[in-house]
Amino acid sequence: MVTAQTPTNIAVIKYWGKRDETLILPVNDSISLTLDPSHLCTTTTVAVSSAFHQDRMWLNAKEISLSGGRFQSCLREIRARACDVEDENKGIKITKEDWAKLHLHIASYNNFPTAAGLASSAAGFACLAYALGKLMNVKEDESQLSAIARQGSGSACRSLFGGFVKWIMGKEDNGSDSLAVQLADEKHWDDLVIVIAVKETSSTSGMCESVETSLLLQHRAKEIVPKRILQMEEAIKNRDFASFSQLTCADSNQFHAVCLDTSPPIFYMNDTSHRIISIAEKWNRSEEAPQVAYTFDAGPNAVLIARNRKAATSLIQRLLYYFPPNSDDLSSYIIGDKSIAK
Ligand code: 2P0
Repeated sequence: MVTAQTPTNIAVIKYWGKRDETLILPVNDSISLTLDPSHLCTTTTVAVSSAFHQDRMWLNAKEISLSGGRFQSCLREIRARACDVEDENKGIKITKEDWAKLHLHIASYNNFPTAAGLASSAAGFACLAYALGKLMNVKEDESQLSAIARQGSGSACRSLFGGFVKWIMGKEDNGSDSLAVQLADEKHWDDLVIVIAVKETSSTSGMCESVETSLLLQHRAKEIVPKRILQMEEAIKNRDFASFSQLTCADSNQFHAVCLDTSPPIFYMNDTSHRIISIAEKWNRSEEAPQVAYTFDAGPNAVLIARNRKAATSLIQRLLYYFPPNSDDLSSYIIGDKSIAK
């Protein structure tokens, strides 16, 4: 039995659009920040026993089906790489061949609301790939494991590393070079404070419709993101918050512009999201240098990245002023090592 814990990640240069739906190969590179595991993480225990008669999985204590192609791809890829496991003290001996016949039980738990649109699949599949890899004594490194997690959910490949992570889109048709690499570890830029303003809702993925119908997506993938990736790598390397903030906000806004350019249009942000953008933009313009970056994924929750603790304190004061905890606009704030729930 093995237990692993994996945090979720937030993209600052977004992944939106696949060139291969089955292998989950993206149309552009993306860059993310992996969050502190104390809040948004998945804990997964994987167990093997000759007493198990089929593969089974529980998510937040409720059994879920493993029949989907994404789960099956991850299980197949990990099993194909399984190695002998031997522990004389515990009397365990499982050979490479045994793994093909043995069944697994998987129990996964998210410490955040699955329906809050906070990329639970990213942490979930990363954790599954990592835990299975450990259980089956897979020798692959994190980048190679990330290519397996990717087949569960694209953004999952970026959660195999802490700090700043790049998902390289790759060129191969079989996806072997579409994997994550760490750009900088979690200590590299530790002034940053992340605040997530949560509005609970469920979201659906419209990525496929965007690829089919948005001309802006084509332009973004070919002309905009490649340059932005280089600029973002430079900003991270130099801890240049002004560039980091400008690129993060611009990329979030362009991702939502692609959603709007999709037929039928997709609206992930709501009025509260728009108000938060206005507050952040106004604040950044009133200071000598930007104090906060904002980014929104496939849902209305704001992920706000403050340049340092002082800016984070000021940000939280502003949020509490505009969205008091007894208003209906936001259900909770997740801040560094604390949550303020309504
Ligand atoms: C991202 N998102 O880069 C982008 C930005 C949402 C907006 O990755 O189909 O759940 O499982 O590969 O990973 C959400 O998409 O999609 C996502 P699949 P996933 O974080």
